[in-house]
Amino acid sequence: MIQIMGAGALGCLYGYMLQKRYDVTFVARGNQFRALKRGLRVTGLFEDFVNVKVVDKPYNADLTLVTVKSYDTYEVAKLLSRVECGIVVSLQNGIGNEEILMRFLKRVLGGVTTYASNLVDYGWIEFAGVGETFIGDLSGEMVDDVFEVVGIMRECGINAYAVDNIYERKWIKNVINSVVNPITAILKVRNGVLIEIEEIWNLALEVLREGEEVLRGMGFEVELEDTLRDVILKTAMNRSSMLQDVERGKRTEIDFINGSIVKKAEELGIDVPYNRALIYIVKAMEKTFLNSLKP
Ligand code: KPL
Repeated sequence: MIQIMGAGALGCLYGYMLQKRYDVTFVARGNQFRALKRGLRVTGLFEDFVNVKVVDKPYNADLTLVTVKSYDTYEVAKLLSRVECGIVVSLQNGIGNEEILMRFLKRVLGGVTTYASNLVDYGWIEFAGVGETFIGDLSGEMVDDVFEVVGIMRECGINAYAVDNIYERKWIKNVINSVVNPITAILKVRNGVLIEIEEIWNLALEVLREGEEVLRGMGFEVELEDTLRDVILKTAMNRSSMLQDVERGKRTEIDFINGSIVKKAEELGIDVPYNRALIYIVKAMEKTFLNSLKP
């Protein structure tokens, strides 16, 4: 049995693809739990409606995909440690999730995905972009679990690859997210707008350069402008996960994305003022929203 721990936009997309050949259970809460009991609607690249299995707490499984928000990872890791959750793969944004999971669980793998999905409403996702999924052990060792997970995903039509450098890939994805996510969330635009408006693109490049400098400080020789452009083009119609959070008045993952860059930059003695400014603005937005709800 495959368990999807966190039935948000991405979790639902993976669960939807995997349930074609496997027994999949979604672990969800609140409105999403109630909506999924009635079924999962998929629009966008596919039009479908499927009945899904949904529960409100984790059970024993052979494979558990962790797709909760990074700030929930610690609680989720504790819950998962009370069951037999099999191989655990984090497909989350941000840095540090695998390390948290590994404190409580044994067979943890890292994952990076560029598949794009939007939560249109509870129980309803928009499949917004076919991407790639990279799976690896944080140590870089090509352990059997990596091939097993990749095999399962490929059987279900997911473009999945086993890699020996998932840590570096997670950091590269994180730098891309550090550019796309806060800027789209602040300006409330779809990803594609970042390359359509000159001033936004110039800002994006400033943020990117800081991330590249940090990556180089970590020993990763990177040049990411083409990668950034490519991700934006492939997900042009997508609303970034941070924009979706802001639109719902939810907490964002800014601490795990830009926050991890600032932390690493401090360790390396690098100044990253654009990243720090984006954190101030996004946090201010989170607080302004919460305050605006008060009478
Ligand atoms: O990972 C993403 C996100 O929104 O969190 C990207 C790749 C930017 C797609 O929107």
